[in-house]
Amino acid sequence: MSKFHSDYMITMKDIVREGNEILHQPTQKVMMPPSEEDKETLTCMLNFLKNSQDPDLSNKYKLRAGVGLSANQIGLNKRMFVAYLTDERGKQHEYTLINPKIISHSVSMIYLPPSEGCLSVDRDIKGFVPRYERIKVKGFNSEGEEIVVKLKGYPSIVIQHEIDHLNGIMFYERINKESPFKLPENCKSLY
Ligand code: UDB
Ligand code: ZN
Repeated sequence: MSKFHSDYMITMKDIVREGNEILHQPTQKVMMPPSEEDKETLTCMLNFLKNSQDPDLSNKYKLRAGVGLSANQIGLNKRMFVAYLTDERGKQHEYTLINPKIISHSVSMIYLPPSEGCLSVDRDIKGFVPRYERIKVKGFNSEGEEIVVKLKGYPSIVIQHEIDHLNGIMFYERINKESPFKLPENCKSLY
């Protein structure tokens, strides 16, 4: 029995911080169909994002408003994440993805100004993080059904940030070391 059953409330104390090895190594694939335990964990993770975006709850429990959360960020070595966000057009996106894989992407790239942050990083890091503008991701939902999602813009950035986590990559590893605000030719601002 894991700690993250559906009515457990994840708070910032559950979030693993940079330096912990689980964030810096690739996660393990999840067995299909997902176990009841894995499904409950995903529900719990999604509730964290929803709670963190609720002004009263986020203030009461001191939660940072989160848009994505990967299992290794709560200390679990599992290839799965959740995302809950509103895009540039005001459309709400909710994803629960298990064993995700980017199956195709655009050549064009974008970055989120002024920079990305991370629930697992407590310092301010400056610099641009180039991401693919469009991605097509294959994975499985909580029911164990195969799904393919096509994303562009902000949702695409969030999902690439989470897939990076599952591969043990932190956003700041994608910032140009010599000049943090230098960009590839094909990379434009999201806004
Ligand atoms: C975040 N949140 O959750 F435009 F309601 C960031 C943190 C690090 C600042 C908490 C965020 O961008 N929230 C947000 C933005 C809005 C409107 C709103 C809330 N993440 C997720 C993360 O660390 N996942 O591992 C960092 C994002 C930076 C770019 C993509 C993910
Ligand atoms: Zn992160």
